[in-house]
Amino acid sequence: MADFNKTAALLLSLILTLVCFSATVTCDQEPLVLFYDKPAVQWVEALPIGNGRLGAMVFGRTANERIQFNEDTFWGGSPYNPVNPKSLAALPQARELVFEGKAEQAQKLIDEKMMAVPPYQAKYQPAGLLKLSFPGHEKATDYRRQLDLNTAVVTVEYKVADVTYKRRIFSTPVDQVTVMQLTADKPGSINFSARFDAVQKKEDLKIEDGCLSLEVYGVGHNKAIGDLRCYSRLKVIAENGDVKLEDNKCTVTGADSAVLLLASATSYVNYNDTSGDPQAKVKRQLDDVAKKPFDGIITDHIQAYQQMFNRVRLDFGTTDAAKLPTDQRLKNFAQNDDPQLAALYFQFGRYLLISCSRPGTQPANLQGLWNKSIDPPWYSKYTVNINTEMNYWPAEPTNLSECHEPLFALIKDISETGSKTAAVNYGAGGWVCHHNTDLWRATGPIDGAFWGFWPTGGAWLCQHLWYHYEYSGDNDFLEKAYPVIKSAAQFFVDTLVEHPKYHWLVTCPSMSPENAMFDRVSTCAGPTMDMQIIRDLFDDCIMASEILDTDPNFRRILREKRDRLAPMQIGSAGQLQEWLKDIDLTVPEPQHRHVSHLYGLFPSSQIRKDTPDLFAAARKSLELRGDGGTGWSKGWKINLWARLQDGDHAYKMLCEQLKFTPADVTSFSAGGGTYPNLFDAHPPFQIDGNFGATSGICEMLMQSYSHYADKKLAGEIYLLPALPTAWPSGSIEGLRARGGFEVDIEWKDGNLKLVRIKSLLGNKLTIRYGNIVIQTQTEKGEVYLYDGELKRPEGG
Ligand code: FUC
Repeated sequence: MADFNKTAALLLSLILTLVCFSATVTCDQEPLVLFYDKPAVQWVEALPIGNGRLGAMVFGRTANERIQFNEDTFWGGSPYNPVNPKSLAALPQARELVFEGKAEQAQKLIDEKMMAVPPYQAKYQPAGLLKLSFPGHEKATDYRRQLDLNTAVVTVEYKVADVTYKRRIFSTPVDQVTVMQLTADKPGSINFSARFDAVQKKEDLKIEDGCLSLEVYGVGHNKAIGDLRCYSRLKVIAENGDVKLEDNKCTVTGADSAVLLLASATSYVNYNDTSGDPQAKVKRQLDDVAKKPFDGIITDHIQAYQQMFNRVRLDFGTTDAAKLPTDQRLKNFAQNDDPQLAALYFQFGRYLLISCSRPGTQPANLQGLWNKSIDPPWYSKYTVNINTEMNYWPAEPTNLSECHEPLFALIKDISETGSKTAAVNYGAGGWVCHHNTDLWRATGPIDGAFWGFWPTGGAWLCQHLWYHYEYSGDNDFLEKAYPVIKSAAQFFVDTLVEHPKYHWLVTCPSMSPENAMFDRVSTCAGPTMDMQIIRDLFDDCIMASEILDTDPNFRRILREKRDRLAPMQIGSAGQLQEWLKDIDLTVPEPQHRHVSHLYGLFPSSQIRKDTPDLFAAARKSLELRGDGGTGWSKGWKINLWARLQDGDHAYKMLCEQLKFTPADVTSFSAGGGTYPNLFDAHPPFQIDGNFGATSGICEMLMQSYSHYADKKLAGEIYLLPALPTAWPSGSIEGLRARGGFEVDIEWKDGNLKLVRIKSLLGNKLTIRYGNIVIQTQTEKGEVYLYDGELKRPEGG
């Protein structure tokens, strides 16, 4: 210990230097493209584009191009609040049954009396299809299609006879349209026709104002038509040549080039109001953008995108493997040395977040923004017992804080709707959300008691409000978020009950998400995850109220209750118990995909190296769970192994995540992986695994925590906590850390070479690398550079 302190002190005096802001870690940017030598046949081979609100999947077919598109407020159903007035009367009996050990009867009672009315939610809908037909393009050569992550533009290029054709397509957040430009290297070669199609009924195809238009209605449960309509228009502008609009088709002949402008909007205003005028919106958007030259549209788009995307650069080095088409690289990943694919996949996650979640849009749902079906898997909702949260794990650390905003807006909405559910269903104050929500911000328990009767979804989401504060130190934000956090805490102040046997405070009834304790029964009291989430929620609320200097009495109540919550327990196999009782080894699915009780290790920080018993127990639980699971389950496990500081196991999980999943595999039982277009395969496609793995790669390279003292946050940064042997040298620039820091790291031969940390808030900082600890008080705006002989100590 003495030696260690001496080393740390020496390092501190030798290497802590204040440098000017221009000092940078050098990092060569590798080409960040997904590319293919064939058009997409299936949807999960097509390439996604999006501007947060509008999304599209580009197939890149030569003769019959297909653009399937979405608008993020287009859902089935209508405003509703599915409270259940019968629930409250059944609550005492349900609790009693659980406490008497009659979980099966409790679950049955909940199914009969306590579920939401109706017990399902709305479905996210596809907006339409744009079909382009290019006569004579069946036999193309020199084909290539690509998605360039540096520009957020998809390009399709090929030759027919001696003409080279090129398409560029993107969804721009600046002009709020999807744009396609068609060019050829010989004048007069652009000949095509365009028409709309939809999976819904198609009577609503028209020609209006010199545009093609399409109107579709959202479909709900049992095919019921909902309130929302989605209206789309296509405007075609050709250079020279002829443009003809007839039979709901636009035909262009002999043009030098053409620009297609696609706009969509719905009648959604907010979760209570569907009186919007999509026609007027779409007309205005198209009128405005049609005045702009194509070069201006694409330049503005790229600039807006790069302003966010370029904040983080990652380099693991490149091998010849990077020369192959992306689907080939994916197939080879586990056997081949292809570190750049991991970097590409990381940046693809950031690309997807920028493309499906921007300020003012809806948050990323189960499929982000991209959905082709009126009946998508799990309705493409917001599943909040892991999936929605996972979508946002990379938002703060990978420097895309504003992408987090749509989630904050959703949390505010469900704090309103959820207060009705709390009052009517539980007779409680505050607000509650169970395991799903939708566009209408429904918060009741759905799908059946086994999956849905879990009252801690809203409390988990509230963590994200606190995370944003930890990274930004934004007191104005905290002031607005505090009432939402406080009200979430209030619900548990009102509903936690004392367990008659253990005398701890517990949730009841609840469950450990979707995991059966025995034969299709999940209903229980005080599962470990609930206790961890509520502990975090109460702590956040206590800290926030201190920072904002408010509510001392409520703070006292929270402290008392927090100290009486059921603690984390270590079971007979040395594992972290998932339930109050030590039953982990006897449950029907000991390797269940949900690893709920490990929430305490990640995303929470209740289990750390300095809680060694729990740390070892969490490791044991993860070992018992195994390395299988769905896409998101594998994504979560990358983060968990990184938190356990086992880089090679985290890397093994990344290989699991990147297991090639053929496009036609949609069965759950196939296990998680990655589709040819790099979309996460649950299977079927579900976007959470993409975001989970992006966060996981970040956690392998840097982890950060915050501590609170004297009304201020202090940051703690672990450098290269889980660097795998597969990435001996590399660099990352622009990560964000808790406590308000921006971090660049460079490493070589497995050892740290250079760290550059910019202090954004002037908070205290602890830096850890292996056994080395450096503590310092930073100054706001200053850059700290640590270099020299920073070697990982033996056993560190
Ligand atoms: C939960 C998970 C499933 C899936 C669905 C959306 O039910 O258990 O694996 O992710 O949500």
